[in-house]
Amino acid sequence: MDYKKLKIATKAILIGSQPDELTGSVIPPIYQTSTFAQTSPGEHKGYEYTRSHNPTRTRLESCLASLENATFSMVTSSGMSACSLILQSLPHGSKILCGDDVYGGTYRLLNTIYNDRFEIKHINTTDIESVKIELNSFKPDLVWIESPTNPMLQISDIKAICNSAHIVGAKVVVDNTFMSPYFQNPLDLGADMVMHSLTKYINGHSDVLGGAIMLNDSAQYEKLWYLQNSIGPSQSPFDSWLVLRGVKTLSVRMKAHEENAIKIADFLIKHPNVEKVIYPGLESHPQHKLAKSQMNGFGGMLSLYIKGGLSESSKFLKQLSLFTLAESLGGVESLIEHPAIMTHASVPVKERNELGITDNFIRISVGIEDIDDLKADLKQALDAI
Ligand code: P1T
Repeated sequence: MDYKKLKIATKAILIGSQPDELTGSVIPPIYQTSTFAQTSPGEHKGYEYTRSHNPTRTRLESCLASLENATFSMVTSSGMSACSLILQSLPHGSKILCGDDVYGGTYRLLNTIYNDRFEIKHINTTDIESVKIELNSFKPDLVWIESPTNPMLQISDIKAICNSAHIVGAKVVVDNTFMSPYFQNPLDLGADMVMHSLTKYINGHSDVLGGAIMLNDSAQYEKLWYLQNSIGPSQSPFDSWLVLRGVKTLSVRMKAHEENAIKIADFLIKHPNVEKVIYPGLESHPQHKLAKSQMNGFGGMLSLYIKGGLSESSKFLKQLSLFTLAESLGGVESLIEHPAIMTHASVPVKERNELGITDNFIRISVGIEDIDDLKADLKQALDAI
């Protein structure tokens, strides 16, 4: 069997989850150990110490590499540690061209932790012509994009950006957290590295923190592994096991998230207290056509502007009973949040306002509960504003 030809639903269930060779256990064991016995110094079965490698994490890594059609995958303790390891792998003085709309934590990492090591420039990457101009004038070493972005859900042309970046010798990293490998595979579009917060859709149950980097370049993989082993943000065996369990249902979950998100977007657009809905699946989305051609679906994230300001937003959020007011996304349960105060509070107010992250802006991670219940809850909360 050529495992590379399997469809994603099959890969998510089978790759890395083959029965335990020793006992036949259908579900792989959790190698809950920090260290491994050696028969003589330096002689062992491929595992020495869990910070370096662990068999449960190896299983998850092989599954995740297959989902992104990658040769290598490295699982880390969080999405932020995955971002950080990629940045650590760059020489001091490198130039980074980053999308202007990224997760607040990514913005904070770049602009408060790595700002004295790198030259960082943020631009809107939805316009390929301005990306080309920056590539030629700024001459970055690395381009960092989210597509769709968090939280404005803007879509950038990944293939075109990669082609143009490679001409000037820049590598491209795509944070694919919002789409998951089910809806988008950036390496197939030319990206050099893909990263994920496993905390979100890949695990899917809001009970684990994790990150992953998928790539094809063995030298870069060795560099990242060396950094992980030296710095230490390796995921625990138990958390790797939970993600290995969660990822098995990625396909069914993603389909259900999208089905509900489309219906919620349609419902919200028509509500008189909603000013605007942003969802890549809507024809009104400025990059809807690009989304259709580059992704296999539109995902489960949507954002909206309600009519009013902070007081109306707060009233709406407090009034909801099925949507939990919380940071994070990608779990089976519906979450809702206020980016200006919550996930993107570390983005300076000027930049936030320019992006449109205002007090009446709200982000929803649509869960997979019954759609009628979700719509009824949104309706009563919107009606109450
Ligand atoms: O939370 P962590 O696993 O460290 O992942 C960070 C991260 C990286 N990239 C994207 C696109 C993300 O959305 C996140 C985390 N985001 C949230 C917690 C949030 O509510 O948006």
